[in-house]
Amino acid sequence: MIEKLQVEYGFGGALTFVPGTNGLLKAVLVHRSGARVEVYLHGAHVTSWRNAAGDELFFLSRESNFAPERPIRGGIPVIFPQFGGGSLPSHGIARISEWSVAHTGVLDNGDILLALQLHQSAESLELWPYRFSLTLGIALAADSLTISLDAENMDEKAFSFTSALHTYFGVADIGRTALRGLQDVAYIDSLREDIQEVETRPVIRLAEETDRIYVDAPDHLYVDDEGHGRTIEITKAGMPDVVVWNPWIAKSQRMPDFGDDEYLRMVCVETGIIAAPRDLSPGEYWQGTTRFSTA
Ligand code: TA6
Repeated sequence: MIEKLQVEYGFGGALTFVPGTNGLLKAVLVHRSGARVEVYLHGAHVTSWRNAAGDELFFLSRESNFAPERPIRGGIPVIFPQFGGGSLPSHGIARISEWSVAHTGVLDNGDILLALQLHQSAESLELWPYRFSLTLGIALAADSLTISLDAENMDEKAFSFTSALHTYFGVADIGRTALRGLQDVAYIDSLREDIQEVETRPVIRLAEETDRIYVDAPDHLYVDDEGHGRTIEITKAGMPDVVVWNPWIAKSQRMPDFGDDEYLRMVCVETGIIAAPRDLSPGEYWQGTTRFSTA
């Protein structure tokens, strides 16, 4: 399997396929600048992004599962067709499904491209009776990582979905971490019966469990990881909403695939289409894109 993938889609040392944790298959993208990304075919799950300076920008729990039908805890869980709880498994089926390689490439400027694809299966049709095509595009540059998610309705009937890139950023210390770009944005507080309020702070610092859906948020946001002396800029398109989440102490202790103290070194800033489900007619197509940069 690995040899066949390497022959068909590999690009020398720039894009290789190797066994990852528990033997799950992963692709490793290594940019000529030294930037590097790891992505598992399980869930099309990006688990690591290092920029040209060698900084690891994502969080991955030391307790994470790496097993079929279990989500990986950290990196970028791909959420589709349901954000959160509901009739499907929590956060939908995409992150617990096995994806396939659609295409790969290395551009003249050195950017490395990998596209992974997921379609309905007999199992998914049991849970969600629609035919679909989902493509996750990954583009790695020296100091940026761009993720695009394309959903197409391949069925004869319309469906609606919610979707997100549930990104876990690794930080030196949550107490020395700030989020910027959400001032004056309305949010739904998932911890207070979905009460709706407006963010008043230009700079948000977390000091307790936080789980908020910011609706129609600006397309530029900033995560200031002061402890590491760096800022990650988030630039999004087609993904109106942003979720800010940290489980804090009590919830961390209730999560078997998350270390009790790991809330101190992570924050989720998620981009997606969450508050208002997106309808897709037969043959219709939606694309959402998020770019992370440290330049
Ligand atoms: O994005 C925030 C959230 O919806 C939280 O409510 C919390 O449940 C988190 O996602 C993790 O969900 P998971 O199903 O991955 O444990």
